[in-house]
Amino acid sequence: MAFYLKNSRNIINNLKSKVGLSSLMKQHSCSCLNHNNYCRFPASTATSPFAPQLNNLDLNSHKRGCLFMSQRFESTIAEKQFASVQNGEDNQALDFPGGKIIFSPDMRFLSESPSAHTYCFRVLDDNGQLIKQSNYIQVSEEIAVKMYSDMVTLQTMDTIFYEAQRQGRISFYVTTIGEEAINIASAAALTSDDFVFPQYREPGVLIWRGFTLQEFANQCFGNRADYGKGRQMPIHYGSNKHKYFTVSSTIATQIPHAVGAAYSLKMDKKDACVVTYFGDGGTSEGDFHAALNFAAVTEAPVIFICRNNGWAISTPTSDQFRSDGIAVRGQAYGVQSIRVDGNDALAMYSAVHTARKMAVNEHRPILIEAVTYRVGHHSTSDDSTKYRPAEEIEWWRMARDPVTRFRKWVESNGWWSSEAETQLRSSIRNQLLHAIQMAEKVEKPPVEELFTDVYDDLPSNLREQEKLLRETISRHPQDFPADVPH
Ligand SMILES: Cc1ncc(C[n+]2csc(CCOP(=O)(O)OP(=O)(O)O)c2C)c(N)n1
Ligand SMILES: [Mg+2]
Repeated sequence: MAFYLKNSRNIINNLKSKVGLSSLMKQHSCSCLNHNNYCRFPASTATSPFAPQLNNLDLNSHKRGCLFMSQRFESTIAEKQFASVQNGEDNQALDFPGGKIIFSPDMRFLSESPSAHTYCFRVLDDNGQLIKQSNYIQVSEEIAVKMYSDMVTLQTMDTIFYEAQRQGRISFYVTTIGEEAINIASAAALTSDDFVFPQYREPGVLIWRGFTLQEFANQCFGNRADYGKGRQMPIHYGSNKHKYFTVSSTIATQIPHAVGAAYSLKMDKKDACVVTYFGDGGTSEGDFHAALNFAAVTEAPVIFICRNNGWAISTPTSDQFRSDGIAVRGQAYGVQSIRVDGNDALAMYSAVHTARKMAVNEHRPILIEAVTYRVGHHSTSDDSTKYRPAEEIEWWRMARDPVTRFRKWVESNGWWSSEAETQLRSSIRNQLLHAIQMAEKVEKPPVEELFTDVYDDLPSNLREQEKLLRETISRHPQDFPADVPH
């Protein structure tokens, strides 16, 4: 052990003398080239052995936020590391790489939760009326009507695809009932340059971006026109055109991916951000925590939207975590956060619109906790009345429906009527029935597509599997679906 310690100390000393690490470490604490509040850079780079490399860097990058080194906390030179705190007591502050450490003679444990609950931002009351003095971003008539129409489209699509699953026409489905405002209002507040890393309960973002009902139906029926070539279960949508990464139902895996993508947008100096959606259940995964920390440190332009709908299948949030919801966790990682009423489309629009500006202009991650309720069963494989009272579901369906609430506001502006409502609902219903009929008629992708698109040259084990599959089909043709070419 002593040998290793001695050896590693030697290695460090060697490194220090070779690359001037100790001088750099001291210089690190000096002030940066530009006192931009989100950029710090070693000051005397010209005298350090790293100077040639550093001089080749685009030093103007500090204006947009440094890529590799930036701290929002101030730091001072080593000799001044100790400073008296100006509270008139004996306390002192220690300058520390991660920020100031304030000493205190009091032994005080931080409480496990804040003394007051985190506020939940809302603009519309339950009756769709504007709450006085609410701080929101106004939307035009055109945007408001599109938002409302897309919420109705999503609601109708859910009803019809759910029925199609019950009739055995598709194998599986997940509804978004109760979460239409989160889907549509957040999408409306983004630009088409922004990338989306979804969970699985956000098809409304695709509706907003122009994914057609036929494209939804093709995916759910896994036919030849499905971009995933029928390899995924229904509802695993994806679209290159709409910058919507394909749904991966392995919980929370999309969250670190989103941060990596956001970091690359920042490196490429793009005027865009990444938005990732996940449920309350996703926050119990390690990926959520790693992603938040990674985003904070790299100052990546990413918006985390957590749909806190109360349930992760049958597990209520009270059995998942003990924090005061999810927004508070952002602070632990140094990420600005807000809790929003997810059933209030105007509040969601305002929060995401503002978050996007902050993410893109200031290069920072933002966490939004959208409080809502999963009104539908988790999926068609679930019966949620087995673990929650039917009255609870009914109350959310009736009293807190985000679609009705937004409709009341749109109507109160004179932008909507009951005639427009009847016409919209019947038109979407007809379009959906037609899309399903068409999707059913399109043949399935051929068997060989099961093996393609991963390797350029099919490896021997996959060739073997394909051969075995074909032999099995010819031995048992009656057991093989007639509509799959082979
Ligand atoms: C890593 C992983 N663990 C477990 C599952 C099984 N599973 C599928 S959905 C789900 C619940 C997710 O709940 P939440 O994130 O709150 O999303 P919601 O369904 O409520 O929208 C679970 C546990 C999974 N898909 N992936
Ligand atoms: Mg949930």
